[in-house]
Amino acid sequence: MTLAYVALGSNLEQPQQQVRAALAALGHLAGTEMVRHSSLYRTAPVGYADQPDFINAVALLDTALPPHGLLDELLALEQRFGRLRSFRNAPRVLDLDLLYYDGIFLQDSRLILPHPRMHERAFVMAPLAEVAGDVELPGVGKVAALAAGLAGDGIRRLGGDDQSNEQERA
Ligand code: PH2
Ligand code: MG
Ligand code: MG
Repeated sequence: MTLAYVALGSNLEQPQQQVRAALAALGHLAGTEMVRHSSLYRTAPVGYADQPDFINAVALLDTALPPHGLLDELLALEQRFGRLRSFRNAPRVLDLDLLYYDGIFLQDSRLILPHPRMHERAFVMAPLAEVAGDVELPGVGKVAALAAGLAGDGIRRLGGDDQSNEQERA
């Protein structure tokens, strides 16, 4: 079993629907199964602030794809969902970031593993803590503790009625 963690984000064109559709699509990638995924979270934009709130989630995959093969599939899915790349941190229909792959360290022009900034971002760590609280990020710490140490400002878990009823705002 090869476990990979993927962060999902969307803040355009009905983001909740985009993230739900993307979660389904991840489970259908070649040689890949969805082990579990987090709830959806509504999060205030980080970095470039003048854009709609995001919907974020994290998926735990069991995959036979190698790291760069999985990355290629994630980028192809972003394209399929209509992702346009204009400027850094611009609003997007779908962002899929490979966070962690089987505990491996890797750094090249296309991919850095584990994701170098994941532990600083509450919009990643809050959903990650839901599916992998016990995981030890090498050299950084345990997911649950890291998530607890980040201010949860602007992060709201959507659940139950909220998740199904909340109006799409973007
Ligand atoms: N992604 C970014 C930059 N800022 N902010 C939130 N809330 N959620 C994101 O997914 C996000 C962001 C770059 O990928
Ligand atoms: Mg991203
Ligand atoms: Mg990305």
